[in-house]
Amino acid sequence: MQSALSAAGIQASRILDLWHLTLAVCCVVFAAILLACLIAMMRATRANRATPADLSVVGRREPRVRFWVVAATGVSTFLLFGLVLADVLTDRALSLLPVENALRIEMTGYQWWWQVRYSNDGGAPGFTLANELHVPVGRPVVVSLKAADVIHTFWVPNLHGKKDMIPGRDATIEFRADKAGVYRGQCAEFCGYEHALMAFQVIADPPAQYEDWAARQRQPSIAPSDEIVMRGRDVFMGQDCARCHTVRGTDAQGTIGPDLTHIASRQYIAAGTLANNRGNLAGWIVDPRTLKPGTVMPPTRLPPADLQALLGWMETLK
Ligand code: HEC
Ligand SMILES: [Cu+2]
Repeated sequence: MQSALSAAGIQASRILDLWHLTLAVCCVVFAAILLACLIAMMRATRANRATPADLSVVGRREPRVRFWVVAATGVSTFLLFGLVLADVLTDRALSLLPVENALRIEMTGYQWWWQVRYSNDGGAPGFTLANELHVPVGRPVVVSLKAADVIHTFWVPNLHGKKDMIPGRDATIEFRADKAGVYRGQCAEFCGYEHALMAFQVIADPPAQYEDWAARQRQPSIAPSDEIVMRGRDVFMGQDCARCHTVRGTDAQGTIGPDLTHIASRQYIAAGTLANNRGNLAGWIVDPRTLKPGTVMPPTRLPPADLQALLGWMETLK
């Protein structure tokens, strides 16, 4: 789900309250202006062929107009300052989210995917993945935002507003998911050809479920148990894949592309572009540049048996 109108956390609900207030004030003002126009039109003098227009009012002074102009200006000013005040108070409230004991994550925007790095958490070591965040419901999360190449923007409308990721600058965003669910995030700053294919998932889990997930992510990949899977791993190491991708527990240490240690546990591949299933994975590996023109990942032609073995191995990377 991706909607700013369905808040799943305290930050987003504060922003939503501000939006509701702004909407209500603007609707009332709009209706009042339409009403005033209508009244003015109804009161205007009318003419037809028989009765020529009475233009004497044009020269006459209207004492009551002065009152209405002053009053309407006063009310507009009052409402506008009211909205500014609500804005400032919302901003303050957003910055007051308590973040002791927060989960800390570093997120880096690349053209066109997201690297996600979890920091040590209460003695447990950190780990890296891509395009997917899991967070425990009810616990604050501090995400430090970085950009590897151009400006990207972190945006998960169900949880918070937008925050730019600018190369060479540090920024953080703090949020808390109060409702379990899957929330779609998206790059919200045009960052090149595939800007539209740069999404990610934030999955808010009950705390115990989150801990299970994190414990699995901390593990290295499991060693191949049968011959086909072993062959699949050898195909990966023999091709260029390992130059760009890390699979913890193997010799693959590349950092140009996403960490694939637990690729099979993710819902999507290629930053929300394709559902993670065997067919899409095969299509992606063979020809990523048709699916995402401009991506750094090159096409790889493989004999069918090698491709199937490679897919078999990747499916074990849970
Ligand atoms: C030149 C570096 C490079 C090489 C070589 C490369 N990749 Fe990639 N790969 C990338 C990049 C960059 C991405 C992210 C693309 C995107 O989502 O925009 C990626 C994405 C992926 C993904 C999706 C990961 C995710 O979490 O969304 C898979 C799976 C993958 N590559 C597998 C492979 C395999 C298998 C090989 C070898 C046959 C390979 N790659 C070779 C750079 C590379
Ligand atoms: Cu982007």
